[in-house]
Amino acid sequence: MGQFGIGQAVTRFEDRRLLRGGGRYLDDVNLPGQAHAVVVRSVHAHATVRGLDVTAAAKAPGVLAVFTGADLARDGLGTMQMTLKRKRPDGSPMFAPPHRGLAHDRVRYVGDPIALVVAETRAQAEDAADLLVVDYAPLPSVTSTAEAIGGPPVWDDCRDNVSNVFESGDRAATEAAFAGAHRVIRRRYVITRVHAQYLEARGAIGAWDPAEERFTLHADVQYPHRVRNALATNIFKIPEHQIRVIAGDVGGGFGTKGWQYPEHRLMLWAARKLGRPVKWTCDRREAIPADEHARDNVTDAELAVDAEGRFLGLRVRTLANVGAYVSSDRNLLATFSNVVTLVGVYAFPAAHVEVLSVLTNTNSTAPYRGAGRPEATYVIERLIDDAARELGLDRVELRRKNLIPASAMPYRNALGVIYDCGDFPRNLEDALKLADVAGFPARREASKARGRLRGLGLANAIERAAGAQPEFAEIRFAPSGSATVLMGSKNQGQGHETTFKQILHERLGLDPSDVRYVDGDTDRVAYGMGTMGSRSTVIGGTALWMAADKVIAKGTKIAARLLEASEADIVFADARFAVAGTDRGVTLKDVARAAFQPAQLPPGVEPGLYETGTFSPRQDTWPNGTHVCEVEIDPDTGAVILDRYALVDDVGTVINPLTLKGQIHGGVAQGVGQALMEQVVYDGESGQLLTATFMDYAMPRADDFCDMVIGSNPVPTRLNPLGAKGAGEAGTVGALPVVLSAVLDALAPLGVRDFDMPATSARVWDAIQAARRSP
Ligand code: MCN
Repeated sequence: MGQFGIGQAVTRFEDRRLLRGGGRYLDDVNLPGQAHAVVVRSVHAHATVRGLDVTAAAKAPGVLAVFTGADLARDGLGTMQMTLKRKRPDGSPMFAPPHRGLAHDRVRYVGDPIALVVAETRAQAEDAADLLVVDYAPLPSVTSTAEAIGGPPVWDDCRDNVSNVFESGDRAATEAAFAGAHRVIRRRYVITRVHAQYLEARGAIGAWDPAEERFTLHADVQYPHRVRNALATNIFKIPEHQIRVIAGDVGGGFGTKGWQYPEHRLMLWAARKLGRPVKWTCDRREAIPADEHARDNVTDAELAVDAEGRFLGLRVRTLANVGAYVSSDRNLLATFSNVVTLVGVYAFPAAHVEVLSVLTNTNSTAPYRGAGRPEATYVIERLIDDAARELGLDRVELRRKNLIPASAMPYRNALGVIYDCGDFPRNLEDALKLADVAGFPARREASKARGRLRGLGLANAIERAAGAQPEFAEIRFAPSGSATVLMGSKNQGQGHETTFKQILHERLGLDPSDVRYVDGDTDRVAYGMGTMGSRSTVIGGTALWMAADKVIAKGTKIAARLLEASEADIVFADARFAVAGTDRGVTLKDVARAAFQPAQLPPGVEPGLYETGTFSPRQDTWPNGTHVCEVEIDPDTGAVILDRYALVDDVGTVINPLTLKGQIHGGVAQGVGQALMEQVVYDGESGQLLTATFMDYAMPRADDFCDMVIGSNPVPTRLNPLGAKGAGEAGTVGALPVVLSAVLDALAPLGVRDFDMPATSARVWDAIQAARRSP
């Protein structure tokens, strides 16, 4: 409705502030009297700490304190708690050792925090940190996922490094399907480890108010309320009202800024001990050692087909590297909840998945844009490409033959989840047209004439989005009739202010300039789960819709009184309550004003107009789509150029086509980045982190991308009143497989068979040379 309503390409309201330098990011926040902290981190992948001498550091100029793990233990701080109950393969309970904030007698990855130096200035803290004497006795380490089992134990109490196992699907039915198969295609796929590389590296400021006996944490987190709850309940063991968490503008979160990091509790704890605020800003070079990482798994996948190429069964066994510590359910999220899309958009009679979470001397892994969904799509889509090549079938035909038809919706997939709606065959056909796949052979010939190899990639994507967890919204009217909307989700750059004002405009007709947007403050917003899993629009947006419904319901009573009409005759539309069939009416603003004047209210109606909505969906939404891309490879150098990219997506009702496009662009960029160049690399021998800076961790730049052509095939869901499905991860889910699909399509004619990300020029060149050498 109107120029700001749902479906309108509204430019972002927040950009006025952000683009003019008015953002309030974590590093913009400074509190009076604040001290500065530096976290001292392990330089070894695995070592016993025989001694830690803080004497010289403590005496350095400006130093206020040097804290160690022993101090932390003495003060009785707790650790994060898991709620997931899983088992190890032998049936014993899951082994999930949490981080204690500062490691004590043993360090388990390069970057493991071991001490905190607090000084008047950051420079003084850094100088003092250099004076800390740590007596390390290095131990053998393991960083590689494939070598984790049987590698040196990361923990003495878990000799095989297996934290837990997760299983899904029907093992017996799958075995039967494989036994009766015409052919079985087997492959191993490696999904590399990556780091989120936010525009703003993490940070935290802790403050303590001795009068109120209360902490305040300023931190760039995605779930302020849940971080508060964890700090209160697990770490400090105090009621939640004694902690306030404030997240201002967040310079990118991407999943790995979601949760409670050791630095959060350390800043609060140090602030209380020293009686002054303490600030930590993560250095760009500190970020990869300090942050949670993502992905990093090795999968053995098998596809059983009949003589006509129909899929009979899928069997997947994954080793997922969870790092050295498992501090929360989040660290395991990518290893279970999203593997349900391993069967993709295809009709499989049977499937079975087993994921072994393995411990290594690396940073913990955590959800990162897609959190298991890009990994799942990568496996199934590559397996189908490989099957087509092995069986001599056309890969588009093979997909067409096995796609779940729109008429089968709602469809329970072979891993037990229900896709409520979607039109997968249409996504495929539309994308093939949009990408001009018919013109590909000619483009391939043209490339060949220039000595280049051209490949076409294809991937059907589906992901679980907006899972069944609650979210909160509140609409507060002021006595003059203006409104404030308070959301439990947390904007990190997605354009939430715009999205939610559009939803509010659609339902209540409020002019966006009359509405103030607030999120990210646990004192101001009553409740929230936060932003992850592409949930904010679907769940937060519906909560807001529910709150708006309550505003209309109460407003109808007040309007009836103002209009001297029966409540049943009042209709609401376009921000106006009217007596049906007449031209008599009052605006919502008038009604809001009247709500604060008891004399104008009907009997029994409470003064004021502030309504909340808390929505918990009964099941996930299933955004889906088809990606097609083309790469051109120079066989002499191995350089890969992304030349064409088209996709068709279904995110249900589109709230804002412009911000949605931005989400898809960003998501695709994150998938392409991993497919072509990004990778966290450890030295296999020493366990040293080899990619801690932008000199060695390659980030894609604008000129690594081509134009993206985006088509939309929305099938609105009935699971929420908006009809919306999540969108924040959609681009990444398809991008990861489609790029490798194109690279393999270009290289397969040379005999390259097993090739994994990243498709850097060196790796591509090596693969070409190896193929040329092989008989
Ligand atoms: N949208 C729409 N119509 C829909 C769904 C979404 O127009 N049916 C648009 C809206 O503008 C909405 C945006 O897409 O604000 C994102 O919507 P949603 O799917 O609700 O995703 P979330 O807001 O919950 O964001 C989470 C998602 C995730 S999981 C990661 S990771 C990620 C991502 O968002 N991190 C981001 N995109 C990011 N973008 C930025 N700039 N920074 C991050 O950290």
